[in-house]
Amino acid sequence: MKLQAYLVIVTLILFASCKKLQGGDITENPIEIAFEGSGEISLATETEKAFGKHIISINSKSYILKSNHHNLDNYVQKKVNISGTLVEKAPETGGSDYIKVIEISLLPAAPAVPEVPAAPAIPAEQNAQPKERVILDTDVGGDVDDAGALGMLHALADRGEIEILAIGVVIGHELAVPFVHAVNTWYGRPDLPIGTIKEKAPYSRDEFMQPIVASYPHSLKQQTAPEVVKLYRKTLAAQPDKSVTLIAIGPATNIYNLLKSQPDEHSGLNGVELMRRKVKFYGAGGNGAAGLPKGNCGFNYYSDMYSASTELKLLPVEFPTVFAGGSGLKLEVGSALTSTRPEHIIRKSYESYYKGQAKDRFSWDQLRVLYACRPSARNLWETSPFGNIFMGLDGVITYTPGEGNKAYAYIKDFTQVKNQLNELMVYDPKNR
Ligand SMILES: [Ca+2]
Repeated sequence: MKLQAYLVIVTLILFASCKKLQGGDITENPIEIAFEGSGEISLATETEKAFGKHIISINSKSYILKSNHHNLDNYVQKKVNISGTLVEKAPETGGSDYIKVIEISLLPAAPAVPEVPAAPAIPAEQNAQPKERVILDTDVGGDVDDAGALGMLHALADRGEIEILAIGVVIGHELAVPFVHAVNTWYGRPDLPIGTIKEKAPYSRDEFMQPIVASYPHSLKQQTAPEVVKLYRKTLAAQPDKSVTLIAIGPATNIYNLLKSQPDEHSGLNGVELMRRKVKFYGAGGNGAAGLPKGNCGFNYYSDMYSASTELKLLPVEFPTVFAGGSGLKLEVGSALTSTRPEHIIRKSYESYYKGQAKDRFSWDQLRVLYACRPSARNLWETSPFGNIFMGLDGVITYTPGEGNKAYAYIKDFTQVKNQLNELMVYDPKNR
């Protein structure tokens, strides 16, 4: 991608040059710019031959080539990398750009058989499908799987599979909002709305955020971020009916507060009715201990059992609620981040969490994100029939088949799911 960056720079310089040269003297003093690029060399057409015998096509643009150092005939119909000087609007080519080639090298031909087997196919980009419109609610800071989930969210957005509407913080730590803003900024989305719980957060912890917040650009603070339920209400109200995918990867506190919210300037509906109207799918944050169909609830629900228990009672049945994180204890991811560039922000987060090399960690939150955001991947899970799920204040969570629109899902194809998590987590926005 060095080449792409280079071409962007060249383009910018050309743009600046053109601005400077407005006035008609463009062929008097041709601009010379260092140039590097790759493409296939072909012979010039009869018309072009007056100015040069060889042409190279780079990124859909053709350039005349000249060289005092190399016999370009040896490279016709071959893919090459060239470096030299781009001469802009030169008199000797009738005002066309051309490249003075200084170095030229053949690019290796594509091997007939790949040396490394192709990665298992990721389901095709969902461009033909409407994008999932996603709100993510996170307790980032406690465990590093939230960081992995945030990275995945941006990768899915860059692939065109989802649109990120808003991210909400449900943890009380003052670095959580700055961390999310640093991640959003690194992935090129500094303006994405971030809301935060302002009082009575279920807990506060930082196991990895401080070094990231200290060294990656961001501007939003806990104090300057909007209150999260207000942000959710505003965001939901602005969306088409039955269109929003809501994902909780932390305690249920924010979603409970949303459910019990009252009409405001954003919507005349209370929280239950607003969710009933706008939500299409809810990826719930419970079942981290893999207790379903009956057992202990897991950390998220345990951190605020009242909100969890009440959320389950209040959730409308018009949209499915699915607990897809339960296999997180059996599937660990994170070590694949060692293949990314050192400054990859999710790699840095895992390194910070492990105080050294990025290692594998349970994948609860990444599973919730993948299941919710990529409907085509849901067949990699075994999803229970829809029924009811409730929780007592003793932390025991129970599924009953029959009436209701809640289900739990455990992975049935670990290899495929792991591949998809890894691919999305190691994604680098530099390659978009
Ligand atoms: Ca979490």
